[in-house]
Amino acid sequence: MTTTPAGSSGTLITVAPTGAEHAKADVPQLPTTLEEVVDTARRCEAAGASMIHLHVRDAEHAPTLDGRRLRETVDAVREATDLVVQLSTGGSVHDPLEQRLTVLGAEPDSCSLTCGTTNFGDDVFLNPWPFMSELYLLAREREVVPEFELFDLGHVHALRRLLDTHGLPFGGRVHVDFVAGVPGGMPASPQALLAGVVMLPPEVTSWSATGIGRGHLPVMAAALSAGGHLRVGMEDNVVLSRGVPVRHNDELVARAAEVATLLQRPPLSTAEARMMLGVRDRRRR
Ligand code: KMH
Ligand code: ZN
Repeated sequence: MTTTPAGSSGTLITVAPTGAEHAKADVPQLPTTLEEVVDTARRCEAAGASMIHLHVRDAEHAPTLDGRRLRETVDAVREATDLVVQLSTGGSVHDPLEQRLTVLGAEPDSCSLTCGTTNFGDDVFLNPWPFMSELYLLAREREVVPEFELFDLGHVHALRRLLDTHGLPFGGRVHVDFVAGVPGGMPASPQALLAGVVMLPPEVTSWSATGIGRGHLPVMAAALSAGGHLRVGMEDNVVLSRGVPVRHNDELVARAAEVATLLQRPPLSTAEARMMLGVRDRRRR
């Protein structure tokens, strides 16, 4: 069971509200504007989230890595909430590697760092070793805490290699997130998740999991039972239950908080999450 330095055994709930894959035209309730993202952040914090994983959209609601928009979004969410602000460095499958490195210029608390290339439906989500390695070092230099995204069991090997080659990341903690159920990656099954968990290097201090689509509930239950934390949100899943679309990300956060509380693992506060992840406090309050 993951314990926080304070000794509690609560659950870190990360919300991934937007992602880069769903089109606003198909899912109009997807938060894509700055106002929608800030409102979503506030509501999800109230529902039990303590970290937000952000992808940013442009005026046409298309994924963008524009530095000004990223900075504006990080600042606005930080101003409106106490959430740990994590920016995606994965972007969309079409983003060039060099541009994905520029994300750190927006000074997030945390950034995603995917530990390997993955087939992603008909596309390829590219993460070659030199890119991972450069991002790892850049994050440490900028005092940003990486969250290691594992889409497949082979990604555990790359995590091991990053730690062996470069030592610990900024903050001294190692937080991992299993993303299970991408077509081409590990399946969203308890069996696959637990196979990954037992392979984790001893340096890992906390891990979470998210299941894509219909896998989100089995993965949530398995992760909580095995001492893991949770990521939920419309990036990963836009269906609340069979035939019922998610209307707002806070529904997914509220359900995760309810299940976690039932299992005696209530949501961590933002202060507890900051301590567990070892993030630097960049809030101006
Ligand atoms: N949109 C995916 C291609 C991340 O945020 O780092 C990559 C992704 C992972 O969502
Ligand atoms: Zn993402």
